Amino acid sequence: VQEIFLKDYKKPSFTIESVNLTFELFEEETNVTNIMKFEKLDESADLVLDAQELELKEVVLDGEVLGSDRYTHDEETLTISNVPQEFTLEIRNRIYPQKNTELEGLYKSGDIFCTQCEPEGFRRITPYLDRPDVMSIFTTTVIADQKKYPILLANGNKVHCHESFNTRHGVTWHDPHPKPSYLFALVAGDLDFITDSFVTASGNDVELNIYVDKGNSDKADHAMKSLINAMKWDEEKYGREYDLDIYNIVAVDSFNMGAMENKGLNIFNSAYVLADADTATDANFMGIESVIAHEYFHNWTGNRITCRNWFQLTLKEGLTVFRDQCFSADMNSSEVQRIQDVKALRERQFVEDASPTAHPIQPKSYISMNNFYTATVYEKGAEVIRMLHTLLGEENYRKATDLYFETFDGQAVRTDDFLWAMKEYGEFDLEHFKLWYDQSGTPSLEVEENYADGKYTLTLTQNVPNKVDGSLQKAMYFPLKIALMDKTGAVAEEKMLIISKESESFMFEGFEEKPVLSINRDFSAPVIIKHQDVDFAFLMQHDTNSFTKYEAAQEFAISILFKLMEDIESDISEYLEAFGALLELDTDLSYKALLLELPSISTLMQKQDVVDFEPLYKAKDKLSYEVAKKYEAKLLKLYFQNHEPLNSALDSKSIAKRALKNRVLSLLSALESKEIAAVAKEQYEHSLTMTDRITALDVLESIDAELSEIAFNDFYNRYKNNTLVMNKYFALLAASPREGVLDRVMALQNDEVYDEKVPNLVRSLIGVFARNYKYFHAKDGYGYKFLSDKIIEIDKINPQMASALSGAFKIYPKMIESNKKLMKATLECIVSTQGISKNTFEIVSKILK
Ligand code: HT7
Ligand code: ZN
Repeated sequence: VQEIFLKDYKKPSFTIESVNLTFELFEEETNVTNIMKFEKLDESADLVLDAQELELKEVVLDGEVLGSDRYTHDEETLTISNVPQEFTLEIRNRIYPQKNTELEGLYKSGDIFCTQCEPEGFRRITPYLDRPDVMSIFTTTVIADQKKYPILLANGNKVHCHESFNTRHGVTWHDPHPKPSYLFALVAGDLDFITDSFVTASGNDVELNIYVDKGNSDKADHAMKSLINAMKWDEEKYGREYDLDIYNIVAVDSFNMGAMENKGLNIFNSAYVLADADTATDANFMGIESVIAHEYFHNWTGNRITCRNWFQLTLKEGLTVFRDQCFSADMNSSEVQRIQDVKALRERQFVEDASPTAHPIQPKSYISMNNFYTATVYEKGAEVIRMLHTLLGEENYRKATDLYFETFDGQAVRTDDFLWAMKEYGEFDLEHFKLWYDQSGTPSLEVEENYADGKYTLTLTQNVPNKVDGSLQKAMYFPLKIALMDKTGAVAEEKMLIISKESESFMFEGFEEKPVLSINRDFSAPVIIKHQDVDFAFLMQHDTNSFTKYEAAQEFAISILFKLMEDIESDISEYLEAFGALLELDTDLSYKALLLELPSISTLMQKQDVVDFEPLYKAKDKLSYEVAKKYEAKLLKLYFQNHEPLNSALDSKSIAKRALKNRVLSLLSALESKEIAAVAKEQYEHSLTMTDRITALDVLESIDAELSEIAFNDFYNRYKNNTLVMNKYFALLAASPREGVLDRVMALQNDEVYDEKVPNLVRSLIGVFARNYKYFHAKDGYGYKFLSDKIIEIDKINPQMASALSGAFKIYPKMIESNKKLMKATLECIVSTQGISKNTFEIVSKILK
């Protein structure tokens, strides 16, 4: 396997002025004609085109058909030597989309032809310079059976509908904006659609269409509303307008990720388009809003300005995630959004950063680029942009992004170019800040406080973990928001400190008594705070920053859980008191729902040097039980105050009420009582929303096997024809805390709805089981064996899916010895499997190192 290095980057030797593609789609095969106009930039260069799994039919150079002695065609390339300075190359090749189970290039999702080209899928369609720094003007003609595929789409504006010939018809699309091949897209199918329009700030009327499977058009309204809001927001916040006459979105069921920002023709996993109250949860609605916006925002951050090479991926992804997070914060509760973003970061990215696959947001090498669409590149990348936003302030940040757009429009650039624009309007140490792009691992910050004679000294010591290879890393540069409060909770001092050294002290004067510290407000830097002897109860009650207040509630619970792990009979009364105060808090209900959440097992696991899940579950069960027992009456009251089973509205108040009462129901489930089971049963049967039904099912599954079975059967019969809802069914059962889950997961694979070729279903059943720590890490090793067998099997169908599943083994070096031994055997079995893909090989071999 070949490793690609950033340091080896070389400019392309050719440019492609234009590319003209014709696709003739048939039931067995697809014929592609590709006419490209080249210009040579490097006198001595041969033309080496990327080409994978392509059946070559004809190569014509400036009108002359080339004999097979004029070119070489191997598994990965098509090479032509002695080409002139400028020339036209016409290539005809054949592909087999119906046999494409990798879901890269042109493939079929059900009855729909669709494409996925990022990062290197275009080379599976036709020979090309398949790299993001080769940008060209694309014209695409799609020809197919008129009855089966009445809708024919490609990038850009529709320029021509060809007269039908026999049973076939054709449409030509032209995209005037130069783009790299990874943004190419094509769709053909018999689809329903909804349509709307948007008038841009400069008065252009844009047609908006969302295409869905037949019968699903009533589920696309939320996606359309989200798109219009995103278009408006990007004009207001970033001054960015849309630049074509048409914006198309297509929803497909078989898709490796969430969605893809192809120019003017986004292709989406249907899970991020389709929703109504009966089939989608509130979280699903929010997810749609954010992914629709994310893909739309890519039009400027990714498409108009793209990446020079794939090492620059965070240039577009980190920035676009930051943009979608800010958008969601503006559309909903900003305090809840920030906490949820941080929660997601810590659950996925912090875990990755502490694992053998840790890498900087700008990696230095890769074997398979597909493996680098990671939480680090995306979510940590977004935190890095957020820090720049904090350092510059809103106004200067806007000036800097304006400069970035003006300077680099139409180009393929580097993260350094973005940072240059930031530096033009920011006072910060750019060279030092750049370490965020080059170093891996989560920095931690040890806090020491001293108070004497009215002076308060804060000493902060930074520790950046070693690289995966053991080498040392340097202290980072970041903004740290803090506040100092008096005993009544009044803020005496609020400051943004700049942290840049391994250890430094900050002095504050004029205090009559030792102030209380609130640190890393808004989570201003993606670091771990290590602070002893904190009065969490005080902060839970008085902190004025919604993030650090939440953090105090979490940290207090974490400290108590670790106490319980040492001695299950420890005194926890102080924590219970503080929890009681939270229940009384008069605050936004969705924020309150977050405050009342106990730390996840994943959060606790991250604090263990050697991971053993059993004591974690035991401690959490105990704390959950004590909380529920002490506050049963109050929780029930809160539940009924907010339970409105017939309200399926999506306004923020209704969503918040559902969030709070479902949190309360989950807390009460720790009692495992008949009464709570009855409440959950009632909620399942009579609520109108999927949000309520899912929580009720989850609670029943954890406390009453009999009632659970009845409810799950009902759910199955009601939704078995809706694959998106069936994903929830599989996921709930795979996440079950009830004994015997592995057997049930194995049996579910034979369910007629389950299909190993559909990534959403694999993620819901196998992927969720691999995160059911209790059973995946079972001491008999059967969880590991099951997953590794699945990885080997799925690797043959879809390597991207298989390598994603391998991620569950990242925890390997931290596991207790007995589990480690079992894991090692299964991992070795995967890497030594003949013909294992480079995707899976890269992940598993890194874990084993
Ligand atoms: N830019 C996209 C990344 C991507 C992808 C999407 C769908 C299927 C396979 C894919 N490989 C890479 C998604 C995004 O960040 O918007
Ligand atoms: Zn993206």
